[in-house]
Amino acid sequence: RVRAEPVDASLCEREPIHIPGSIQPNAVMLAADAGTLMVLAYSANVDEILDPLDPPLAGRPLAEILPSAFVQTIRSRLASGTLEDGRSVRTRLTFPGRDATYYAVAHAHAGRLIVECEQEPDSTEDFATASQVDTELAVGHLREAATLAEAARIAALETRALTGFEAVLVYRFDPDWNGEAVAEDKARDWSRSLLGLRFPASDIPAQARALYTKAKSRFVIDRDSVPVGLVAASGAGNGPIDLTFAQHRTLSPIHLEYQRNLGVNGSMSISIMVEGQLWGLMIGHHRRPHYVTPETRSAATVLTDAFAMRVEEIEARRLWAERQAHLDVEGHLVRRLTRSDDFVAALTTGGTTLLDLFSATGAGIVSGERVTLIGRAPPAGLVTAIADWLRTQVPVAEYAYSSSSFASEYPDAAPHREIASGLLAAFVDQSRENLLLWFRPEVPSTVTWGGDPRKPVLAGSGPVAVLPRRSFERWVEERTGFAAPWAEWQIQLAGSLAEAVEGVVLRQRRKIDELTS
Ligand code: BLA
Repeated sequence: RVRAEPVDASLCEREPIHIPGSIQPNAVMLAADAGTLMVLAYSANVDEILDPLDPPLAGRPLAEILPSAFVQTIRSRLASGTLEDGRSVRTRLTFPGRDATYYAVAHAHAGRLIVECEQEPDSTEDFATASQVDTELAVGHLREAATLAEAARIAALETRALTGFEAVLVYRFDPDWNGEAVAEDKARDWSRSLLGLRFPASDIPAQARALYTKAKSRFVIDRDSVPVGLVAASGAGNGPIDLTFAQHRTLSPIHLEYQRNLGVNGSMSISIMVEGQLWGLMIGHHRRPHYVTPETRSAATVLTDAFAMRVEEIEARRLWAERQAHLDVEGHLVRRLTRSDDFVAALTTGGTTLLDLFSATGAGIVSGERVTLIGRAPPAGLVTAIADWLRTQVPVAEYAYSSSSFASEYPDAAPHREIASGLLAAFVDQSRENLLLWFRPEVPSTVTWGGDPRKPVLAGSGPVAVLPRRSFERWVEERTGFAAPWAEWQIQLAGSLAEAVEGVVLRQRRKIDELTS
């Protein structure tokens, strides 16, 4: 976990990247009112495709500018509500009096209909175009991957083959939104490697992650190209055009500076969505400008989605097997509980105990003032104090507590972090008198960051308050006081076991009440 930041990295999160007011220069943009289809704004290079003044573009109906069949399709898709949230219609078209063929894509967002007309560059150098067969084969290879690491390796390799980038990385977010390059495929003559390096969360700030959860890909042909501004049609009185889903949105200048520092010119990032969450990014890097055709961009997105589905499959299978083994142990313990009058003995003695759950190396039960410990656990006195702390610190609505760096939450545990860096606790009853505890040992490790994560930003001057760090030199962090993290399902299972205990404890109480009444 990275805390110290000399410059306020939260400044990065405030940049409104969805309304940059400009696009990349290889496209011409028209933005119209999604209801009337009258032009509201256009990119300053609009004269590439038509004469903006004769008649004036402002307020001109799209139907007078674009082929009627295309506008008809746009209308019917708008009417059926199927042109939003990343959906689009595409066509190839030419404009009267112009030679070039354009690839046009239209989408609706935030009350606007946005048309982007993209011209393929003439030069075939650094120009990637893939066939459908390539995509089918690549997806087939992914299907054969048995492990997550293998799937990521194949995804990087196949995506690079498809898109022609000099390097493709599979970047995976951790729960704190730091990330790691878990796979890399790159050109032999590019010695720089980012494989295995960790990067701080501020490198891809929150609003960018939110945008990438909605819009699935970004391609930059040339980092150094001059953005083309959007011109608002006069008198329209409309707010900025929201380019969340625009393919040619210019990326944040701060990020482009970051790319410069990394030695990257042409680039790509495609969102890897797993279970509806941004799991990571498929990142493309090129040292020179690099153009990827619309068809190939779309193929790369399909391939990335296929990777995401493979990840879901592999993860689900692993989780199932792991959970199944635990359910067996839990079932065993619950059977013992129901046959026993002493829940503490049922869970801490015999062939199967609390220690068989969650790869814990220590476990315990606190029942009022009585503490029973098995395996490697802190001394009973400290466990009593921990139980008291949990009783007051854990919000009433929560039935469990977990930490993989407990000493950072509870300093008195620091001398015992070797055996108790991880703590999972579940309350048995509403009164919190009884609780189950599991301890995990410290896993000493080093994390190699791509640059010093305590300094993700430098102070800028003038209008730019922050700049990305310049150095991506390896920076090794020694991590102490951390245990392997607890999985969500483990916390839930601890809760369900505690619930079963409550059933038994209550039954015992009733029995005692009956005997004494
Ligand atoms: C965006 N930062 C990004 C993106 C990546 C990274 C991949 C997505 C944009 C794209 O497609 O290129 C970062 N690139 C990485 C990382 C690796 C990589 C970690 O190759 C490692 C392998 N960035 C900073 C700081 C700020 C910042 C200090 O380092 C802010 C002050 C901002 N990064 C920033 C912003 C975006 C971004 C604002 C969004 C760009 C956009 O979509 O407009």
